[in-house]
Amino acid sequence: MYENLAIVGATGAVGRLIRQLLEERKFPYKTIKFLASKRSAGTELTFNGATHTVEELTPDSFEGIDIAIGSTPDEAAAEFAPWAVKAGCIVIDESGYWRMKEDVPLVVPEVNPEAIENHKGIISSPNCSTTQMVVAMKPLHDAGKIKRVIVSTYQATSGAGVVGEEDLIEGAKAVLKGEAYENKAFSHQIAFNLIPQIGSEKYEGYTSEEMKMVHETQKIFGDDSIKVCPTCVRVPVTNCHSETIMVETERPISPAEARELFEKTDGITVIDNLGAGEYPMPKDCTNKNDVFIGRIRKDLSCENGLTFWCVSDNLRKGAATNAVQIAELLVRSQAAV
Ligand code: 2RA
Repeated sequence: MYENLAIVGATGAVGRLIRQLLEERKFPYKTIKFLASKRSAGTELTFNGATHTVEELTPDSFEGIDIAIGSTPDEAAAEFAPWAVKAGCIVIDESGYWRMKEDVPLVVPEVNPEAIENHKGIISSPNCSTTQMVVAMKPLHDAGKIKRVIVSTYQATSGAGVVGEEDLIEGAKAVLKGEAYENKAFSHQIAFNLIPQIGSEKYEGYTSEEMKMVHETQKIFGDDSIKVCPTCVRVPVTNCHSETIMVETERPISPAEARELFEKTDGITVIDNLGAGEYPMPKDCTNKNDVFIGRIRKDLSCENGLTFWCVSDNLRKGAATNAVQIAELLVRSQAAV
């Protein structure tokens, strides 16, 4: 039985949400421990009505633990995951470190749940901008095989952590008062601005965030022939990433068929009535677990093209919710044995 849990990075923004989701979704467990760096160890937190003291993450932290959900920086994930695997624990990792390793399944439960069967101790959850896109792509790919995607992202400041949100709020106050503000997360002012760079320069003029969207999408669908052309942009929105997604499929999919496919898919909510001014917006999608889709229409520039707007809570479905859903899959797969 997978009944002893650990949350690694328990005091961070995603760690907090993982706790909240385990409570909300009544995740079954016998014991749970909360782990963090030395700096946060000793912090007290409440989970399901009980008070827990956060423990320092060490090589011995995983004795007797069945599933660990980790939301830590890459360097910490590189170090702690092998400790956990050695102790016989399955790691669900939110960091970027393990995602593209050959032996590590990269899983979005709505898209490739079967991939968890191939794990060798570590299962990765994708980058937030990829996750919402592949959930939206899945029903279209099943119906008409996607050959090509052109995606532009409008990514919220919460994707860069608490300091990202601070750069937006405090930076906006400073601009309005005509005062100077020193950015903590971003290399440019984000208030009243857009920054067309997320991550570092990586390949042929594309950034690391953009190349994640290319490689992770191909890995999740197990299909390197899907071509992805991304542009990732940071926008002055506190939470929820938005994306314009154009897909070219092998056979034409009409907007009406696409709407029906999206509506039938678990994890997708369609809000699409342009005449009434109804479409998903970040302020309405925050704190929700679904991927929201609107503005579904034919692409006017290519024969089998379809284009739409997609919004999702990057800290929930883009991170915490996806990880908890993977843990739920593991529990269900064991119950089925
Ligand atoms: C961002 N995708 O929004 C990143 C977070 N993983 O910055």
